[in-house]
Amino acid sequence: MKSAVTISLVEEARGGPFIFWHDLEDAIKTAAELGFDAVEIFAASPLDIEVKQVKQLLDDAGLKVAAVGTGAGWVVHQVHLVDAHPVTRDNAIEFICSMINMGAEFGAPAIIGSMQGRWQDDVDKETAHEHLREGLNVLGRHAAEKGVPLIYEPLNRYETNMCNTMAEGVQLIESLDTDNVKLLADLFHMNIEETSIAQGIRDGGSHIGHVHFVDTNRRPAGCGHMDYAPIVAALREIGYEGYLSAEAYPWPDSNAAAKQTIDEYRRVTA
Ligand code: LER
Ligand code: MN
Repeated sequence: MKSAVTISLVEEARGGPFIFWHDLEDAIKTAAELGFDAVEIFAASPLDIEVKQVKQLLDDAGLKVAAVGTGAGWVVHQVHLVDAHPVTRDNAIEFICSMINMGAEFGAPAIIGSMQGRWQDDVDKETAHEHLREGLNVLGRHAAEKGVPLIYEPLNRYETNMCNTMAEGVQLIESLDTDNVKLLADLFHMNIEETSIAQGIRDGGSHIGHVHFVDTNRRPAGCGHMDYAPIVAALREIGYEGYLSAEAYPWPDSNAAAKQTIDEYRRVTA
């Protein structure tokens, strides 16, 4: 497995669960000093990322990009994949495509978390799932053309009513026309929704393509009551070789959270 740490560049996401904030160059340097393998970037738009310049920074630091977030489509532009209006759904797809393209420049997949939206008002559950499948089919194929997977993230019930567990995520992605969509196992969401986090990991099995590494209270790993031993054992059992990416509050501050995370990552994967 490999380590990664999140960097948010999105003003509207202030207060959210990201370790580093706003200063990409500084965050990349600190992540490298601490020994992370990669960074996960949350940007408001692909235009916020100067690809050539960021590639140089990453090369100099010896870091990869683990993934890029797409949640700004919701947080900033208020669009998502299961909206009642086709034009809004198309805008959501277009925004995610632009993020897939940006991530692919770094060989990194894009994550669909909050962009999955929720069913409500004039969209019933079944219709919303049809919209989501349609969106994921288009986006999964687009990502395949760019040579990267697409990552779909089940979220806890307070953030979506689409898929909350790994088993629901598996059911969804196995119903798609593409096999290029992988699951994100976010330990914070799983702690709320799964009967057993380790069993949730086994449920996801070979579909799991990314992990958000965080504690029960969304503080950095080791600052809550998550029992990582059975989780890491389950990840090894399914042959997971991807990233454990720290998506947690910068508690008590960004640098301390990053240091805490890498120490705990080393301890639990030793
Ligand atoms: C949101 O709660 C989350 O976990 C993010 O990774 C998805 O946008
Ligand atoms: Mn997450």
